[in-house]
Amino acid sequence: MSHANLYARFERVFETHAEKTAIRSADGGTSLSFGDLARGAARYANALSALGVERGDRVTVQVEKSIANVLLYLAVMKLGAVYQPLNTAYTAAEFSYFVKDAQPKLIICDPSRQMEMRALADQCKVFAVVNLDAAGNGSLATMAATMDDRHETVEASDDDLAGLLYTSGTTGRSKGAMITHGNLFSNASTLVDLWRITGADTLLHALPIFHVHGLYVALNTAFLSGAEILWFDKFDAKAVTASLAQATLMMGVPTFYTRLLSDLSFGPDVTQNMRLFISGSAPLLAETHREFEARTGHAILERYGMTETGMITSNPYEGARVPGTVGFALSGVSVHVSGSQPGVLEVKGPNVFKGYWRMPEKTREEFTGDGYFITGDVCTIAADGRVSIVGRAKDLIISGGFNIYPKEIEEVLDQLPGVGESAVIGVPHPDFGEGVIAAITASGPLAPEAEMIATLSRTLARFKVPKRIFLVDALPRNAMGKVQKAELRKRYQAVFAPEGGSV
Ligand code: MCA
Ligand code: AMP
Repeated sequence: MSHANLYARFERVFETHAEKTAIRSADGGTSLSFGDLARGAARYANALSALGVERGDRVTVQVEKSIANVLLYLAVMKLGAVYQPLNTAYTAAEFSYFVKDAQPKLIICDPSRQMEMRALADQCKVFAVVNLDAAGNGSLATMAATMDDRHETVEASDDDLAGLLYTSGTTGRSKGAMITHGNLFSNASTLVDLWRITGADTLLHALPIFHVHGLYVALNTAFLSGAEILWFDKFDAKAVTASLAQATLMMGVPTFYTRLLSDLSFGPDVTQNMRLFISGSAPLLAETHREFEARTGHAILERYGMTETGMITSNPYEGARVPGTVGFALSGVSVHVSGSQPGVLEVKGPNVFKGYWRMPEKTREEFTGDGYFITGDVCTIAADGRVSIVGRAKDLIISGGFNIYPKEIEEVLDQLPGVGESAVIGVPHPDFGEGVIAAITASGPLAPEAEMIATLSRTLARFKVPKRIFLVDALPRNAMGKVQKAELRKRYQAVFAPEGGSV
């Protein structure tokens, strides 16, 4: 059974390539071979084990991106425990919901948050709180350094949980998507084959590692294939451009590509060593795709996925990468549209998650009777199987690749003094694709806009907070009384447009 632990599959690659570089930080600070990676993961696994973590336990992680964070991710998997990564932008209020729901054995946080986490841990019967900072130091790292560098990988079956990733799905409160070892292995190995990732590749990694894209799509494909990772703690267009010549492969959200293009000197001299640029997590504008190709000669490969499903479709490696489409269902994955086209895409396959954590009812609602997961994305499927996303049946905003659920923001906005009701929408934003704004009605005296924004930031992660709040006499409603968000989007579509132009 142990071979189904995804770490055991990585381990074989790590052993085969023990001397080869696995991860190298772009600033030249750190370089680990695959052998170092295996020994580091074992030390962290021994430390976690000493802290009481056992197979099946949840481990909640909210730390800045660092190579030590990668060792921690691997260690949790090696132990057969369940990794729960959280966006570093989440506030204490948001964080406490996730901890109460997941009931982890251990919390790992930034040292600056140790005290507040400790108080939460006491309330939630969490066994221990340890820390790790942006430089990879902290109480967990100190402990790991003293540990043995061997640790036997714990057995896991394909159906055992490897991750618990929170997402709001199509509606409602955040839910933990239960991701299994089998889900992760099937998806990563399919992508390695499809995108032809090998030990000869160098993957430029500048995505956060608390979401599926940077964590599972990027890290898992590199670890399964023996590719080298060129590591950035965050995306910075200038620094990435300066290092692109050392890489062959890059994965990014559309904002990465528009930011690279905003430097007018960005062109073929820096991309000539590159084999493949991949985009996902949000729609890549056809014009970005065309401009990138015109400037560099590279057709960005756009793919589409979800937290609950991993990757679902991809444009082909060979053959046309058509701008504005997300390509074909991955091998082994079936998709269809419910009812007539366009319709909501439904998906089935070994990539589809096991269900929402402790929410059997909600899980049932999000699957069809014949076992297809309902994505909430409105799509067309052409006769040759090519999928295009044309809309969303779910009320969701995607800003710079981060998902924002308007209802969550509206609930907080409605509590502000003087706010009658609110509607939160996404409108075109030149940098983030969609930018969050709110329309509110007044039921009494209102604080100035900047003050309301500052108040919201105390409970909501900054990226979720509306960048503008507009006062209206009444929200537009249809005959049924439902707020007409499309009407509001039309009214405010040029809010972020550069002066005199369109977004
Ligand atoms: C930062 N800010 C944002 C965003 N990011 N506002 C809206 N949307 C955002 N995405 C705000 C901050 O709160 C701050 O605001 C100001 O912008 C500057 O923050 P900073 O941290 O300096 O921003 P940045 O480093 O330039 O970050 C932008 C970014 C980042 C690089 C685009 O958001 C990013 O790495 N996004 C990738 C997200 C991702 O990995 N998504 C994958 C999800 P203030 O000044 O007011 O405080 S996985 C997924 O969706 C599925 C499965 C899939 O298919 O992949
Ligand atoms: P998440 O909840 O973070 O898993 O985000 C999943 C959602 O991101 C999907 O349901 C889509 O709406 C969106 N998404 C991911 N990739 C793409 C893409 N290439 N084009 C358009 N939307 C995408």
